[in-house]
Amino acid sequence: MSVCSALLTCRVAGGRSKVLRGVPPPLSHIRLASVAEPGTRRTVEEELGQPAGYLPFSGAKIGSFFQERPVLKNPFLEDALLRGYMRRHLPQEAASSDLHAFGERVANEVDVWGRECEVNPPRLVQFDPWGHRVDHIVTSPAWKRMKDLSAQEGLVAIGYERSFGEWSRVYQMSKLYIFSPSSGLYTCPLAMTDGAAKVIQSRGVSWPVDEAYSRLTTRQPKHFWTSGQWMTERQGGSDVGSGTETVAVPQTDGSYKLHGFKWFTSATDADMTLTLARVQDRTGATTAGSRGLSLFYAEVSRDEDGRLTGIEVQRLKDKLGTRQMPTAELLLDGLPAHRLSEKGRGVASIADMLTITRIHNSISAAAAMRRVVQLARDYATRRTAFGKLLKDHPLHIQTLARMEVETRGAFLLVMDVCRLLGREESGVATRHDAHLLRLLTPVAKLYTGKQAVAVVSEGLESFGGQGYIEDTGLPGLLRDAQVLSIWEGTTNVLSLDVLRCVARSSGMVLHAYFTHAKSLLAGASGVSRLAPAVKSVDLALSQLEVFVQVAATRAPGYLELAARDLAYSLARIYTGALLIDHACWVGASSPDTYAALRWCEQDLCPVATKQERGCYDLSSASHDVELVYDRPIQG
Ligand code: UCC
Repeated sequence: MSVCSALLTCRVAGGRSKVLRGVPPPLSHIRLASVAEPGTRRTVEEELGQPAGYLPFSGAKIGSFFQERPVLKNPFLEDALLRGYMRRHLPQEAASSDLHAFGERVANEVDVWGRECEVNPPRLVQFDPWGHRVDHIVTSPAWKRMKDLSAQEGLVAIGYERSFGEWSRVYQMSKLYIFSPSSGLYTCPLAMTDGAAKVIQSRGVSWPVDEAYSRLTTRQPKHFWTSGQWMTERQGGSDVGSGTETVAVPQTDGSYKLHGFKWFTSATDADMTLTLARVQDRTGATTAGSRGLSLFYAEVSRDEDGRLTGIEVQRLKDKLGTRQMPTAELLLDGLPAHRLSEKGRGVASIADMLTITRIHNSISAAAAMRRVVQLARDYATRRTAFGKLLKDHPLHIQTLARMEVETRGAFLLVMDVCRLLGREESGVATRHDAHLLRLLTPVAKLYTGKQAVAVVSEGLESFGGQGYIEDTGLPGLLRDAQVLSIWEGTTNVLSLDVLRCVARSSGMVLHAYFTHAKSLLAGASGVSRLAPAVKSVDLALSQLEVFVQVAATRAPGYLELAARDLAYSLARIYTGALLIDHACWVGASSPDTYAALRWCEQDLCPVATKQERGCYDLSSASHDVELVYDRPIQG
C-alpha cells in the first residue's frame, strides 16, 4: 500500500478497513477484482463498506487507481556490471566508495536538477531594455549548480590528477557514466572541457593557456571553467577542411582576431573555446582546404559595457533534444585569439579533442541505455497488466534481457577504450595499445550511438503509453539519445575515419585489433559454458581476416561501400571477445556468461555476410541509386 493510501485508510479493530468520510476510496477496483475468489467476488462497494450504488467516477472523483512511477535508485549500486568491472580492475576502496556516494547524490539530488534543466531551458536575451546589445544566455539555476557539482566531484579533474594511474580514466568515466542521464546534458560542456584540457596538455601547458588549463582541471567551483569546441560552420561540421570560412587576422603583438560564422556551437555559455580558422597573409589571402586550417584559443569575455568581446550571439538553436543546453549561432567579429598549432595543422591538433569528446559521447550512449534499463526493470515490478506484474510476463522480461545484453556490450566496449586512453596517458601504452585506441575510438562512438537510440526507444515502449508522455521525463531520454549518432562525427563519417586510420597506419591498427581480440579469447579456451560464444567470435575473426584480404585487392569504392558494415563488424566481434573475457573472470556471475552467449548469437561479421551477397560491388552502388531515386540506371 502506498503512503497516500495508508494515510487515507484507517485500520480498525477486527482488521477491516474503514474509509474516512468524504475521502475517495483508496484501493483500486482493478486490484480488488483481481484478488477475489471466483464465485465469491464482492462488489467494490461491499469491499469498501460503501452503500450500494456508490459511483467511483462522478463529479470531482477521477477514480482511485494511480500507477506507481519507476524509481531511480543509486545507479552505482544498481549496476552489477559496473560494480564487477570496478572490483576486477580498480578494487581500491577509495574509488568504489566515491562511486557509491556519488550514486546516492545522483539519485537523491542531481536527477531533479537534470529535470529542471529540461523544463527550464536556456534563453537568449540579445538586447537590454535600452536597446544595447548584451547577448546574455540565461540558464537555469540547476544548470549553474551542475557546473559547481562537476568541479567539486572532479568530473574533469580526475582524468588529470591521475590518482589511480592507468585506471584514472576508467574511474573518471565511471563517474560520468553514473552522472550522464541525470546531468541535464551538462556532460556536453564537460566533454569539450576535457577535450580542451587534453589538447593543451598534449601541446605543452604554457602561456597563453596555462591559466586556462588550471581552470579546466580544477576542483574549485569558483575557479572552474568550461570550454567550447567551435568547429561547425554554415557549410557543415563534417568536412571541416573545406567548410571552414573563418579567417584569423594577425595582430602586431602576435595574437589574432577571428572573423567568421560558427553555425553550431554547443554549451555556448563556456568561458573559453578552441576553434579553427585560416590565417590571412599580408595580402589577406588564405590557404584553402584542411592545410589552411590552424587551431586557436579564445576566451569569452565582456567589455566594460557588458558586451561580449568580438562575439554576437545570433540565435539559439531550436533542437529535437539536448534542449537543456544552449547551442548557438555565433558571429565572430574580431574575437581576440591565440594560435595554438603550427599554421595549417589545425585538424591534426584538434584531433586530441575529438578523441576525448568521442569517448565522452560513447559513455553517454552506454549510460542512456543503462538508465532506461534500470527504470524499465523497476517499473516491471510495479506495473500490473493481464493479471500479473510485468516482471512475470516472460516476453516482457525477454525484451528487457535483450536490452541488457546491448547495454553490457556497450559498457565493456567503451570502458576498454577508456582503459587504453588511461594507459596512453600514464605512459605505459605499447604501440599496439596506441593503435587499438585510434581504431576503437570511432568504432565505439559510432556503434554505441546507434545502439543507444534503439535501446532507449525500446525502453520507452516498455512503459506503454507512459513512455510517450512528456512530463514523465522518459521522452527526453530518446530525444537526447538521437544526437549521439550525429554530433562528434556521424556514423558514416566515423566509418570513413576507420578506413582512414587503417590506411594511414598501413594496416597496423587492424593487426593490433586481431592480436588483442585473439588474446581475449585465449583466456576462455577450455571454459565449456562459453564454448559456443568463443566459437562464434573465432569464426567471425576468420571471416573478417578474409574480408580484409579480399578488400585490399579491390578498388577504393568497394571499401567505401563496405565501411559502415566493417565498422559494425569490428564493434560486434571485439565486444563479443570482451564479454567472453569478462565472463571468465573469477568473480564473474552467471548473467555475465549468459550475456556473452546471447551477444554472440547475432551476425558478428555483417561485412562478410554482405560481401558474399555482392553488396559492395559497383553494380550495387548503381542499384542503390536506382532504388533511392526510383528511376532506371542511365547508360
Ligand atoms: O563540434 C561539434 C559539437 C560539439 C558538441 C560536443 C559535445 C560532445 C558531447 C558528448 C557527450 C554528451 S560537432 C563537430 C563535429 N565534427 C566532427 O566531429 C568532425 C567530423 N569530421 C571528421 O572527423 C573528419 O574525418 C575530419 C574533419 C577529421 C577530416 O578532415 P581532414 O582534413 O580531411 O583530415 P585528415 O586529412 O584525414 O587528417 C588530418 C590530420 C592527419 O594527421 P597528419 O597530418 O599528421 O597525418 C590525421 O591523422 O589529422 C589527423 N586526424 C586524426 N588523428 C584526423 N582525424 C583524427 C582522429 N580522429 N584521431 C587522430
